[in-house]
Amino acid sequence: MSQILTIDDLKARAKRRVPKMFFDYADSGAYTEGTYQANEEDFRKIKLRQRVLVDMTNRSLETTMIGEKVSMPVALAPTGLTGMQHANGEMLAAQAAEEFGIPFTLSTMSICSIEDVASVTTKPFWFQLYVMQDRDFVLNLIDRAKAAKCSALVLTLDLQILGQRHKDIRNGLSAPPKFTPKHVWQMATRPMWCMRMLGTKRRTFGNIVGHSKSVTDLSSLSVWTSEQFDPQLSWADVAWIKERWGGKLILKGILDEEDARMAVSTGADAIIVSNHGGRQLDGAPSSISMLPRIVDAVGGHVEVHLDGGIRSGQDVLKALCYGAKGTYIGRPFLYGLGAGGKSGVTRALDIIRKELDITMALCGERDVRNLSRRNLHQGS
Ligand code: FMN
Repeated sequence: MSQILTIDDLKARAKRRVPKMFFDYADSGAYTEGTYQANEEDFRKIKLRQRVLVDMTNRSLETTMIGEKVSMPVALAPTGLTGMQHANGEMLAAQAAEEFGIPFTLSTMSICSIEDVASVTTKPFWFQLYVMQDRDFVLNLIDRAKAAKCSALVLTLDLQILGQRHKDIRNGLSAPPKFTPKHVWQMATRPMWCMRMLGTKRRTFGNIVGHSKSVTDLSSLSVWTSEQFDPQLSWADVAWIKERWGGKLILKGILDEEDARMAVSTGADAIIVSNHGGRQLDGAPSSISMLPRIVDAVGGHVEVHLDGGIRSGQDVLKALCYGAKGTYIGRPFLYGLGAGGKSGVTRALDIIRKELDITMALCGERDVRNLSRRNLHQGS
């Protein structure tokens, strides 16, 4: 890993190691991928204010997210099918996050189940919930997350209907999945990936199979999942989930000031400014471009987090300057996982931590909690 200096280096290695259909699944956005690209590009447009002759010793990246101590303000975002980037992917990523002292968020659509992840971690992780039409299943998921002592529920609001990603359709990753000789070839050319996959029993949606009455096999699973997202999800459902969960609640997928104000009125502990990594509404603005407006709109009444397009510690710092209390990375940790399993995830986190630390120092700051808009170059 000594030649791996950037998240892009991890991405290039993951591309060589993960079968194309699954690498593309991570590295894709909706329709033209314009929002996916804007998430990254808009970070590059923001300029930082360089300061000199400021004491840069004794720096600290420690802070809190929803009251939980974190070694740096970066969490692992919930990502579906993570266990297809690398066998046991969710368990390995959760362990890497725990060792690093940052939150791991398990997706409803994970390969490893809530119980799998709980069995290999000692600290509480966060659970991301999709509200499915089958409300008994949703309640069962909430109960399982409570039993596993998850310390926060991340409720995703921006997937009432599934956005279209052309690459997934071309690769046959739609419902029902179409397996062709091309897929067999794609997997055969990644022998290490195949060997690891054959060595684990965890190859399907662990939170769903065996837990929903309607899912008995792979084919019923794919039809069930594609039909289950609830197009009628409402703010009343958010209140219902909040009451049934009873613990810390984070609302994910806020990209509009009015929605942000509605989110405040639910009493949630945090909101995540997010466009689902550009995988849902193509044409939506980047997350970072909306962050300052949303921070202003909620006026400190809720903790604001951000995800989408973070590829470096500089990006994390820019989000903090605009008022985010914490950030999340999706693809960067998936690339790490595909490139090198648990140590690849750790490498991604090491890269971001070092970049954040050096950049903060060169901005003349010693404590990540002190970053603010005054650290941005005027005009950013
Ligand atoms: N968000 C969810 O709330 N639930 C999911 O199951 C989920 N699956 C995802 C799968 C992949 C492959 C990716 C890349 C993203 C997924 N997301 C999901 C969105 C991420 O949580 C996050 O919003 C996004 O990845 C942030 O952008 P970034 O990848 O540029 O860091």
